[in-house]
Amino acid sequence: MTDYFDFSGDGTLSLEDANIFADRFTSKFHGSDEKKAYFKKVFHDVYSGLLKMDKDGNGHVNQAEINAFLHDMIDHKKTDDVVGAFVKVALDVIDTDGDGKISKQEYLDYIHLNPRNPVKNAEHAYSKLDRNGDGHISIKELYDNFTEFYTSTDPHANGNWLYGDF
Ligand SMILES: [Ca+2]
Ligand SMILES: [Ca+2]
Ligand SMILES: [Ca+2]
Repeated sequence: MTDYFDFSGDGTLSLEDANIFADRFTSKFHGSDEKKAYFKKVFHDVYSGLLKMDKDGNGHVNQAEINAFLHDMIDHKKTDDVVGAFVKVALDVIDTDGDGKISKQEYLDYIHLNPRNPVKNAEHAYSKLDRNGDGHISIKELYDNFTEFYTSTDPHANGNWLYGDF
């Protein structure tokens, strides 16, 4: 997970990544300025959420801090809340035409925002995330994918494809 959101490539998540992410996104986005401003706000909200995992307070979230957060989430049965928040943000950011579903093109546009191209085989990943194969990732499918990604120990779970084949 660090890899996709780590835009600066230093192996951690920080506000610097949020800024790069937002700039990449808004430079490719063809919608209104209001919508762009909205996306910038969403990106900053996402990263301020992620930075809550920064236990040692050095401004960077590393993989160990993420693992600690996920363990805490599962231990305290907060998975539904956390996953619900991720699903909402994912739709805000990826579903650019706002129809409540993620098309293959919307997914590929999103994945290609990271210039380091950390996601290999994005088309195959999409076919796994579209669990019933109807050509769209629905809200329910997103929810199931996120839940599996963060909690499943099954190496073949479809949700493991959330950030592609690393
Ligand atoms: Ca830290
Ligand atoms: Ca859509
Ligand atoms: Ca589907």
